[in-house]
Amino acid sequence: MKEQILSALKNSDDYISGEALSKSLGITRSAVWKNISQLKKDGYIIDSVTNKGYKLQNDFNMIDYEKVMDDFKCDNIGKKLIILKSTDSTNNELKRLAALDEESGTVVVSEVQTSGRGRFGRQWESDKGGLYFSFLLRTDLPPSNIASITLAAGYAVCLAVREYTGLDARIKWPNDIIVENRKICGILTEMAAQSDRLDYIITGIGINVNNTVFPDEIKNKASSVFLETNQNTDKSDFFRTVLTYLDRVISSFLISISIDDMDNFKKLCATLGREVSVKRGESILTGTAKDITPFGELVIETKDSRNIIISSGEVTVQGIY
Ligand code: BT5
Repeated sequence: MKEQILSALKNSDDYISGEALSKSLGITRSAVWKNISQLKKDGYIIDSVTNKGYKLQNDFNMIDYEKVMDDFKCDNIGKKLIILKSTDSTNNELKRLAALDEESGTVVVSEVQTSGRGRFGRQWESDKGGLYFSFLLRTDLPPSNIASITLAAGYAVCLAVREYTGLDARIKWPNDIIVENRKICGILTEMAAQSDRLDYIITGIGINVNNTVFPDEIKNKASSVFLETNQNTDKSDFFRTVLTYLDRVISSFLISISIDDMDNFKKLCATLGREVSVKRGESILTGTAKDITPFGELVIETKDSRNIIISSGEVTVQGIY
């Protein structure tokens, strides 16, 4: 009954009276009221006005299954979508499901995360304005290609942000998307292997969409689509665009990276051509970021003209953050 009331509210541009709802659905006025209260508890914003009735307000931060999935077609990412109001971390949630044989292609999205994670055990700020989701892949890709999943996912998010918002989003190798030199998205890929066989990969993506404030520690290096455009974004609509790009890019990546995609990736990579430094053990390597290899590694040219290839790690780029 809750779903029927929700659908009636969604299909109406104006207020619907409790009486009209009770008549059309064949339930009592008090049942209407109980279901409306339940919908409000679920997070829907419903305006109730005496003598007028109920009207559903658009909540930009709510993920609406139908808006994301209606007629959504995919080859790999988004075969199934699980929407949560809150979880510790969508990567953790998907790991728990993977242990119960969840299939490849499943996506878990949550409106907030209570323990969102970055790399190396760092924290990911996950308040209601952002988009937090993870996808599961079971693939027989060789382990040497796994790191590139992060790059492919970042490339897809970058394209989606550019198309949907018109912002000049760029990739900071290996796992950040930046706008005007501030981070709006981070990506965390984790995998599980059994002896010599890769069991699954989980890639988690956090995008700052309608976030308006950040904690002091990151407020100078983080930004959001809202802060860059001064507009709220409908998260469901935007999420659909992100999933569409992810499925396209990851599906072609699972076969082989096209030269066009690689060239475009390099054009969007803000790291290339800049002075960088990378921590390697106890020492710090500095040089100019020169190129990306076909395996997604970063080529750094040192002052003495040696080319050093980096496959992962923390890269500080002069001029960013
Ligand atoms: C990342 O780590 O950038 C990976 C973030 C992945 C988050 C997603 S959300 C869905 C899924 N579930 C999870 O639990 N995680 C994934 P790293 O490169 O280590 O960057 C982390 C650093 O970015 C922190 O130490 C802060 O300095 C900064 N930071 C934290 N929250 C941020 C935010 N919301 N926006 C921008 N920067 C942030």
